[in-house]
This record gives sequence, C-alpha cells and structure tokens, in this order.
Amino acid sequence: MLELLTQKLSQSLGKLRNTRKLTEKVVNNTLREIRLALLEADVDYQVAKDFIKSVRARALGEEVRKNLSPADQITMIVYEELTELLGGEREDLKKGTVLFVGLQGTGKTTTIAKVANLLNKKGSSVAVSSTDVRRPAAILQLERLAGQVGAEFLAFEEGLPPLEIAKRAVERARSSGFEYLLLDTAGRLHIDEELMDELRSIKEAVNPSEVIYVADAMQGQTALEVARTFHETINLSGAVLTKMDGDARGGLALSVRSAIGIPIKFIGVGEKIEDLEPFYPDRIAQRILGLGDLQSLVEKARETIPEDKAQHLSTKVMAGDFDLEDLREMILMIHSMGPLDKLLGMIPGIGAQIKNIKVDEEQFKKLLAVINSMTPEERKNPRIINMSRKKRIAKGSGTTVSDVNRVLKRYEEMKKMMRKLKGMSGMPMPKFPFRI
Ligand SMILES: Nc1nc2c(ncn2[C@@H]2O[C@H](COP(=O)(O)OP(=O)(O)OP(=O)(O)O)[C@@H](O)[C@H]2O)c(=O)[nH]1
Ligand SMILES: [Mg+2]
Repeated sequence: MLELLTQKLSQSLGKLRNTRKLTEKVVNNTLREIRLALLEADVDYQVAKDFIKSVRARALGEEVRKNLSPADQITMIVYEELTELLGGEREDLKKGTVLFVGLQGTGKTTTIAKVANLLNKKGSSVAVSSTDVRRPAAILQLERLAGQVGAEFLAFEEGLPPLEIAKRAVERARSSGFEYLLLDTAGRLHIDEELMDELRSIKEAVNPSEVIYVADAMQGQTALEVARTFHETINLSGAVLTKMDGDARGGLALSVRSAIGIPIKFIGVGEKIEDLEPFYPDRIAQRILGLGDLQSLVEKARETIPEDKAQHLSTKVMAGDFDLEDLREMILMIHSMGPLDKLLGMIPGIGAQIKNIKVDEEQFKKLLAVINSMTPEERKNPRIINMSRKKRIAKGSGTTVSDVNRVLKRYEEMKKMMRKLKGMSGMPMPKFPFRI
C-alpha cells in the first residue's frame, strides 16, 4: 500500500539532506518531484496542484524553525499538509443506522462484517441487515459473515422489497436497543437511475447517521467519479477504501477528502475479517513519508504483548529516551506479532524501503544480530563501545564493523530526532529515519 509513493517522496526529501538553506530554487525542485510522485500515484490532478501550492506557500513563507534542518523542515510541512489532505482528525462512526453503498463487488458486504467485528470488539452492540434482493445469495452471504463475527443478523421474510426491509430493520434494531445497524445495499456494475432511486428512497426512510461509500482502491480515479455522483444524489458522510492490499497506487486515498469532501473512515487490507484498519490521517501521512506508524504498531502489539510493557516502551521511545535494549525489545515484540510484510511498513524509516521484502527481513535480522552481540551495558550506553568492541560485535553477529557503525549512527539519529520533535505542536508522533 502506497509503497511507490513512499519511495518517491523519501527519495526527493532525502536529496535535501545536505542542503543548508531552503532557497526558492531548492523548494521548487523538490515540489516538482513531489507533484510528479503524486500524479504517478494516481492522485487527482487538481488535488495534487492545490497540495503543492499550500506546501510551497508555507515552505517559502514560514518563519524558519531554527532547530530543524531544511530537509526536516520540508518533511514537517509535507507531513502536516498531508495529514490535512487526508482528513485531519479521525472521527468514529456515528451511532445509528449506517448505510453502505457502492458499485458491485467493491466490498460492501465484506466491509460490513469487518466493521461489525471492530465495533463488537469495542463493546458496541451491532446488528446488520441486507437490502440486497437482486443478487441471489447476497443476503445469505451477510448472514454467514454476521454469524462469524458474532453480530446480530436481522432476517425478514423473502419477497420483501429493499425499502421495506430497510424500514423494518431500523424499527427492529431500535426496539431491540442496538447502538448500530449496519445496512447493506445492492451494487451495480455502473451507476444507473434505478439504483440511485432505490438508495435515495432507502436513505429518506431510514434517516441514517452515516452513508458510507465503499470504493475499490484499485479503481483509482474512476471510483472518484462514481463517488461524486453518489455524493450528489444521496449525500455521503464517509468512505471506506477496500483492497488497499492490492497494487493500488493509493491516489484515491489522497484524493477522496479533498475532491469529494468526505473523510475516509476505514481501509480494507485483505479478505479476512481482521483486515480492516481505522483510517488515521496523521498515521497514514507518516507511513507515506516513510516515517512508519508507531501508534498502530503499538496498538497491534497490545493485542499480543502485555499492555504495560508496550506502553512503557512506547513512552520511552516517544520521549527520545531509549537505549538499544529498548530498541531490541521493540524489534522482538514486532517479531512476535506476525507477518513481517504487514508490520515492516509501520517501522519508522523502513516503510520507504520495503519493495523487496526479503532484503528487509535480512536487514532486520542483521540489526537484531548486531544488538544481540552487545553486552547489556553496551546496549544501555552505546558510547562505551570502542573499536575493539566493534570488531568483536561484528564478528559475533556475522556482520562488519561498518554495519555496527551504521546501527549506532542511526540509533543516535533516531534519538536526536525524537528529542528535537518532542513537544512540537502538530507532530504527535516520533519520526526517525531508521535505516541500516
Ligand atoms: N484483497 C481484498 N479483497 C477484498 C477486500 N474487501 C473485499 N474484498 C473481496 O472483494 C470481493 C467482493 O466483496 P463483497 O463484499 O462481496 O462486495 P460487495 O460490494 O458486497 O459486492 P456486491 O454485493 O456484489 O455488490 C470478495 O471476494 C471479497 O473477499 C479487501 O480489502 N482486500
Ligand atoms: Mg454485497
């Protein structure tokens, strides 16, 4: 997801590392590259143009923050503008009836089951029902999925028209006291009047708290056009982008908010029930910039690691007050959490590099091996590592002295960066370029 964009952006921002001053020329060059990267990622033309315009205005106009290098300064502005572009603050789904709409096969039914599962886990009471009488077995599909996630499925006699099902489902959900009713609708291959009329009448009858547009991220700009028509007809309140695990270039994710004016609430990242992530603009902006996504990582960790341990570790890291032992623990924690490919992108600095997952796994192992070969004192205070110890560590870990140096240098950089950013407004999360 978004790897290509991440790579391109990291490349052009990386070039700034040796720049001493943000002149107009430097800014223009960088922004030209960023604009191209956005367009290549299939971001809407106007959205990309407006984005670049705001970044330029700030990069050239803003008071220089003395404690930041030009590279960090631009990264910071791009980060903040990206967060804004992606929708700013995330809001949870409003309680009530949530209508899911979208074209055929985009993932409406699957997404309803995934959302029901998430809400259930958070302790909300959720019912689901389907008005999709067009496709044989569509209703059964939702019933089965509901059973799988333990959500109440509201069934009605066969032969009822969609509008009638919708009305009865709302009544029943209300009288049974459910906090959420997730309502499935039929899809079509293309937008047609009949579908729009059906959705319009359902919407009027059920007065939903949310109307969620489900889009297949692989469809890129086409999905944006469709969203526009849906929005004009039935007024959407949010979107879910599915199939972000595929080779979608990500442009849709960056365009929806600005082009249509609705926030993305979730992204689907696989076919399984758990493959749904709440969409946090700031975290996605961090991932896009190759800064990782420590928050999501920590949340994932909580599912597998005792909470106090994860909390303790993340507090230390965020404060820029961590040693190599903490870093090692973090890596081990990550290792115990499951498939590397999904997790690696969340580690600051590594996201940009995960084109070839095999290489990264080796880097990962190398990093661990180097830290493992140090003594506990050395991990606590790496400054005591002298040349002869470096040689021993390299030998013990099957690496070279320059590998050891790289690990130490990156560690120092990470710490420095975290400390610099600590307490800065608009930068809730650490960013540290970690590469070995
Ligand atoms: N890889 C991947 N597949 C997904 C994702 N979400 C849904 N799918 C798959 O997409 C296919 C269509 O999903 P459905 O949920 O049936 O789509 P729908 O919009 O309800 O389709 P209709 O009811 O026919 O309009 C299924 O094979 C799902 O498993 C996702 O995030 N990633
Ligand atoms: Mg369906």
